[in-house]
Amino acid sequence: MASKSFSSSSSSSGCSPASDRRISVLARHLVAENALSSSPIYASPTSSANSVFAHIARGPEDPILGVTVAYNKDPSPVKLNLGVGAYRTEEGKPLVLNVVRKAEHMLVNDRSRVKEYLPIVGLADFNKLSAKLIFGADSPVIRENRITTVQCLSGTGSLRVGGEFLAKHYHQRTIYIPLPTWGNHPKVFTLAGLSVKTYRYYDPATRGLNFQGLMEDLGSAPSGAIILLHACAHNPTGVDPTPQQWEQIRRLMRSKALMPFFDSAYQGFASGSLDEDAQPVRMFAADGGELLVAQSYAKNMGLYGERVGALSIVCKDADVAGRVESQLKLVIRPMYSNPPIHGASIVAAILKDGNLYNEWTIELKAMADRIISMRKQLFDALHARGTPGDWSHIIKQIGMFTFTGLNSEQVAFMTREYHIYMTSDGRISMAGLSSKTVPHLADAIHAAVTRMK
Ligand code: PGU
Repeated sequence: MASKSFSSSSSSSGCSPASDRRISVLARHLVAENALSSSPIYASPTSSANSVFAHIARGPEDPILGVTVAYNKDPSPVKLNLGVGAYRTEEGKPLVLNVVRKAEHMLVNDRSRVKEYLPIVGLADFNKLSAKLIFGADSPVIRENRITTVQCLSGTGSLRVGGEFLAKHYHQRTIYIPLPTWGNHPKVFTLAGLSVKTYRYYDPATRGLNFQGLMEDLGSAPSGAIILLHACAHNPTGVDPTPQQWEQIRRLMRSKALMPFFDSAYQGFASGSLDEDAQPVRMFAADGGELLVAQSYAKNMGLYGERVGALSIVCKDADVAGRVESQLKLVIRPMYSNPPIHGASIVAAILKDGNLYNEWTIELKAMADRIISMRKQLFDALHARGTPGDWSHIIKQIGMFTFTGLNSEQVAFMTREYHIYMTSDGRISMAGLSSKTVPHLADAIHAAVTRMK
């Protein structure tokens, strides 16, 4: 045997026992390689004509982010991307808030800052301030310390961590999501280990809330089921319950011990006021019951690529909250170990400084107002063209999106003929529109509804 003769010849040459061991390991390695090369089946993907991944089918593009991929490939000078929910200026450019630039400047000039790992739960200041932002500074859940807040990877990561925690530790594994909802919700929660069902939300006939359907479906959900609620500016419909309807939803959910899981991706974008947009969450927090909330700073601070968000779990008392946090750490650690430091430091710098905070609210309101003005301009432009149909939902709906009611053929027509890119469900991101591009969009909608009935 090759290994035997190799090791025996080495020991006879007077080597130490340690080098003997190394040589015998090397010998086994060489023998194994020899055995492989003489084998008729050669498994290395790099030197084989056929990849071991050859059977893999190409996956579809994402229904939302794939719209940008298609847009980027289009050489047309009039092309318009109304797919992704990302704010653009009147010039059609992405916006970095002035207050964010100031905070970054401060951070860069602060020589005491280091790049060490954050704790598993993220930046402590950021977590405290995020809880204050959504629940209110004087919230009893904060005062009584019966909340845990952990920094996560934007809204998506917060939803995923919350979903995984519930799948592991909560007695009910079914989550009800509104119909329709953000396209990633069912995927995030299914992969987290929950079983996903829907509740009625939108009525295409009225282009408004199907409140009766919603109440019936929540009413027949099993006790304890998790209910995903959009805190404000529902995506994709732009339709939110009124404060009175929220109160009825709250009562029904609490009476059936349904667990609220709020997705707050647009705080400040619906009304222009951070406090007003947080009202539904605060209403549920005020009744002493438990709940989860996922926050994102992608839209309201324009920190899309920084991936900064938070998951809060409100518990009955501080002791439970502490134990819940210990389990959240066990969910996070094997997923991504701990979150990134930069985005959270920007948010914390803004939230803790009175002047920066005020400046932020002014910039946020300006973004919300520009979107509202786009609604009015698009509505007027369709009215001026005599476009058939009632387009009043464009001004009634709130937040970043208008759920136009255009069908997938009409959308495909607008993309083909007018180079306008939007999701196939007829959702347009009003934040991607400007005074200059409104006429082009109105022409396209007019042509689509008159030619593609
Ligand atoms: N929840 C809702 C309701 C959302 O609309 C979005 C983003 C998220 C969570 C996740 O946002 P984060 O960026 O992870 O904080 N929806 C946008 C952005 C594009 C996308 O699909 O991620 C959209 O256009 O619907």
